[in-house]
Amino acid sequence: MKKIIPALLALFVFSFIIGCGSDDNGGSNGETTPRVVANTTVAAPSLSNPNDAVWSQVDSVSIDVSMTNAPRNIAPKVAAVPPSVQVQAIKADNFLYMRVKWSDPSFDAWPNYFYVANITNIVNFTHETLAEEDQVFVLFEDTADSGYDVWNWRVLTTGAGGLAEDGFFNTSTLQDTIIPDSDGTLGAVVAMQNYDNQFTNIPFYVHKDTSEFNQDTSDVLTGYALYTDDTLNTNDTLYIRYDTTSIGEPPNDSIIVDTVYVTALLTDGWVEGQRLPSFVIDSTLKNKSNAERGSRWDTRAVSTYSDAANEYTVVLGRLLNTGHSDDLNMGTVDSVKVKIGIYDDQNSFSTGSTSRGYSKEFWLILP
Ligand SMILES: [Ca+2]
Ligand SMILES: [Ca+2]
Ligand SMILES: [Ca+2]
Repeated sequence: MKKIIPALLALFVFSFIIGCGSDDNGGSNGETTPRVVANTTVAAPSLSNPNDAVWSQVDSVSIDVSMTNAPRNIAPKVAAVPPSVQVQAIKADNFLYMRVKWSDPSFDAWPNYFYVANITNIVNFTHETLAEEDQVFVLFEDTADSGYDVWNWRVLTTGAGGLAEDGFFNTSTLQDTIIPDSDGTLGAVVAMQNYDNQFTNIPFYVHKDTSEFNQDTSDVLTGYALYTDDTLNTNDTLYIRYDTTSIGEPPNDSIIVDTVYVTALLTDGWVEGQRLPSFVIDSTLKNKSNAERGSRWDTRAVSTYSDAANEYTVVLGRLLNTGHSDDLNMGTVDSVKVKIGIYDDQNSFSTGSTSRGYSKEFWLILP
């Protein structure tokens, strides 16, 4: 035993020196910074199937998540975020693909919504403006610009459109602000407001031929989303009139659907408490050119939520070099520091909450 102890001591000292000697390998406590190595041998994964078979050939790394990891303002007392997030990466066809899996007890896809308050001669809606949904942030450290290149996927307001919102987080300014990318963007949005600010209890659009929008998680693919190509049918359940007034966020030419005002609703098919989405999702933006989507919408996404496992699987993909000046060029670096934020029905970017946490920083290796 006496000979083993000095050997162990020497090993400990050696490990300590290695751990502290390089910013690449360790923090102040000597722990090794996790590494996720992007696979460069498999084919590019599907962006219509989050469980593409190629992912089974790619290493998955579990990264610790904690509410006390920055960015945050306040450390809450009770842990509710998942303890870890599973991360995979593929570098193929000049794209970086990341697959992120984490546990979440609830599928929260109703950021703002209408519900049927009562039915008299018409359906009367009331508007809930909670504006919160499940989401994930991937922060890529951009040392040259003193901040982070950001991918922000949200279950409805980006994800339902097959995209994630690309932005920039400048840690030297407002802690709560992600600056949306602007380079080359023409003002396109995925989620358009489904009401006029003067008449917040009246939805512009309803589903083309049914009043049914699932409130639970049993139909996670379509039940919570109202798409621009869900053409309204004037013969079904609704009286509508056409109006030339523009809706949505400026510039109005980004709105590619007819503008329709609901003036009266028949009660057919509607029940009290039933929900109606407060956003209309542009299902065409993801098919537009790089220039039309602009820097803000250059990250593609596909996802699924498993009720049985209470788990999200989200695949995100973006060009390594987008050509946009506000993005980190990942085509010219061999590694980048990354953090992943997990938000459970939570929209506030850095306010302390039991519903949001960040992963430990890890190295994404880009061979
Ligand atoms: Ca949730
Ligand atoms: Ca960006
Ligand atoms: Ca961008």
